[in-house]
Amino acid sequence: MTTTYDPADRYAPDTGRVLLSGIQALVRLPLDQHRADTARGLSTATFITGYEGSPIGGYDLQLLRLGRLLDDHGVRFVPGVNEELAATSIWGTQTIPQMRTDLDGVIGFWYGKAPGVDRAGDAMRHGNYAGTHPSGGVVVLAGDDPASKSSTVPSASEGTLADRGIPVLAPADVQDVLDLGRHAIALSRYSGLWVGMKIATDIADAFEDCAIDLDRVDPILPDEVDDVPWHREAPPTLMTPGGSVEREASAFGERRRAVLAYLAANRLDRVVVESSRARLGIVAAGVPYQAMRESLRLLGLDDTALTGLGVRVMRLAAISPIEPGGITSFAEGLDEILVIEEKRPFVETQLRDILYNIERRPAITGALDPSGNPLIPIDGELTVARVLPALRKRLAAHNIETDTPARTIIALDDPPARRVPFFCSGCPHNRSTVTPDGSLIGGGIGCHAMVVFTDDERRRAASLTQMGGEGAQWIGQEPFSEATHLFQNLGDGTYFHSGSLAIRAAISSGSHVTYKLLVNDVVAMTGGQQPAGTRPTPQIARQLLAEGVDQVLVCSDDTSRHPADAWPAGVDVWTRDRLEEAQERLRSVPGVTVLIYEAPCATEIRRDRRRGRRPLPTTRVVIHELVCEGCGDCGVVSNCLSLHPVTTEFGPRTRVDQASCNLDMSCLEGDCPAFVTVEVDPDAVAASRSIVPPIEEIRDPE
Ligand SMILES: Cc1ncc(C[n+]2csc(CCOP(=O)(O)OP(=O)(O)O)c2C)c(N)n1
Ligand code: SF4
Ligand code: SF4
Repeated sequence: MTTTYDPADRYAPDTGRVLLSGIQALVRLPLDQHRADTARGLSTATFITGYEGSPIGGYDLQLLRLGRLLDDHGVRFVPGVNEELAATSIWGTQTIPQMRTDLDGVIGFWYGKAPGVDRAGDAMRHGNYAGTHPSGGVVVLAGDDPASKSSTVPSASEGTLADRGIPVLAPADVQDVLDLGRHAIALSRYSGLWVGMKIATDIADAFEDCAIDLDRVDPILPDEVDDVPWHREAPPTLMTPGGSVEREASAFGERRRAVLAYLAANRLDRVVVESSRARLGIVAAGVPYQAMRESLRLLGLDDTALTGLGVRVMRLAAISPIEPGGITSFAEGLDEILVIEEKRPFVETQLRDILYNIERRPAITGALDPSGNPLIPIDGELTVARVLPALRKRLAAHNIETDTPARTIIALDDPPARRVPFFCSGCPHNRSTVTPDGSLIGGGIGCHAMVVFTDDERRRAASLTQMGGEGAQWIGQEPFSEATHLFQNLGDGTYFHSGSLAIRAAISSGSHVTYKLLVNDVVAMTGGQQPAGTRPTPQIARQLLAEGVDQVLVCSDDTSRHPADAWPAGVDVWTRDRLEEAQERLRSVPGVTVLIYEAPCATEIRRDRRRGRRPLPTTRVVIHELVCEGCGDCGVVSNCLSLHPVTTEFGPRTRVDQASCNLDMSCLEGDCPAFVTVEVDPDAVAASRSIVPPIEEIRDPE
């Protein structure tokens, strides 16, 4: 029995089967491509860059854990400062001046969530028009959060990518991530276009036992495109404004036709249920494909039943552009094709374009039924609960009877219970987001955005922008508002990503605003990454003053963290209990002021303690049950989830939940005499770190 776990075990083997999540499959992909290239005698390197964000928030963290394995496979991982600049770097990988002589090409992987795809638009359009190196290739890993589970708005990137001329593949499971990923690189090299992969939440988070043998994918590269020999050159390192018109023509002309030739030759779209006398065809890709299959199963229709009842099913791999040959033969003899896809009609309109001129064309339904009534929801996520009723209706229209599902399917958009997200125990945002009475507050992106869920007037945000827009909304509101000042929250991760520009905009427009720059040392919401481009807080203060900020003031949980002489002149450093006074002072200063609130993320501290990177304190906070009156005021003051109401033999009391307490001691700063601290035995603390016995002490089951 293997007793040690090494993350590399998922990535080092190159044959057999491995359990992988969608994210882990994305980590494997560049390694597999390098293995395949090496086997073909091609010397390639890989450059990965992008910006973290769900649903591919953990991608960068997993890559960083690989260490030497990345080096062994020629992978260079450089976290981007933001998505747009990262996309520009990817463009660079395909147009390398004087490429190293030991290299045939460099593969570029860009990753980011859908808002990152949006903000990287100009760079992606430039890069895609310029094109890819024939031995390099670019893959855009676009993280889509259709239900807006951890985003400010729901998203689907395919339309955005298609507008830039970037073909899009849509994996429907983890195996697809591996296999279509390899095709994405081959397609990009062959066609000269960047290729997108739509990584939706349910794919990124899924786990699957995957086949990893390299020869699973053996791309066919047609010699001809539209009967003309196909030959590729490396793209120009300089794309002049005049030359870009030609590049546009080739991106949407010959290079796009090459994509279609590749898709046709490799038959990536599959008819998974065939029926010679079919009347109804169902087409889906990605996560909606899985929702459709599960719905059919619940309706009692397996593949044999579907074949017998005259239903064909197609699993699309490429959702942009759609390969016309496959869909045209799929449509033969059908009365209707039902397209099951998320958001607005995208595949559906392409099918109409392709099939409109064929002699006996089927009706195409999806967002609307044949009478023009709404059928498949065009918002949110396509869960089984939302797909099943639509499927049932269209099956009934073809006289196909279905079972009533044995269990009730509950729509996720109407859950029986909701849990409002809240700050971790000891989170600095618990206190830093409080403002003086009567303040107008702007929310920002990051964990502190949870202020939009609170009823507490002292912290509740009146607005919330996209990442990097923090405070710019006020520029358009201020001239027309009775309010004269805004407190604008801004995380340090966001500051380095793009938020510093919003401060510049506020200065240039003459806004009256106080930014609350919440320095917790990490990009907390996406897993605790170091912000790319980060600087020590005193240097941030210098940057801000150099930009023209009128006053900078610091409130800190530890005023001795930086040497006193590290701070620029005129910057006061106060203890965090003076937050209210600091805010009163800054809002009385005309112009743009910045309050830097410095206190580390409590969860990051907890992780560090678990991993032995920080000592575990020996001081614990407890509430004396004979003194406590159970008023709950400490919970209101500290906003901490670890303060639990309990019933004791003395009546209702408050108790510190020691398991979740993050030991930041902020609850001690209230006036309550019931709070006491105790010192615990350091040896017991050390022992408590390892709650799991050593592996050799675990006995085999008898
Ligand atoms: C353009 C864009 N890229 C990425 C994200 C994903 N995202 C959401 S919150 C967040 C972290 C922000 O970090 P920070 O500003 O440090 O705030 P914290 O979470 O640490 O409070 C990120 C990267 C996003 N929403 N928009
Ligand atoms: S010390 Fe107090 S405020 Fe801090 S996490 Fe523990 S209970 Fe919460
Ligand atoms: S992860 Fe860190 S910043 Fe986010 S809520 Fe928890 S403690 Fe606060």
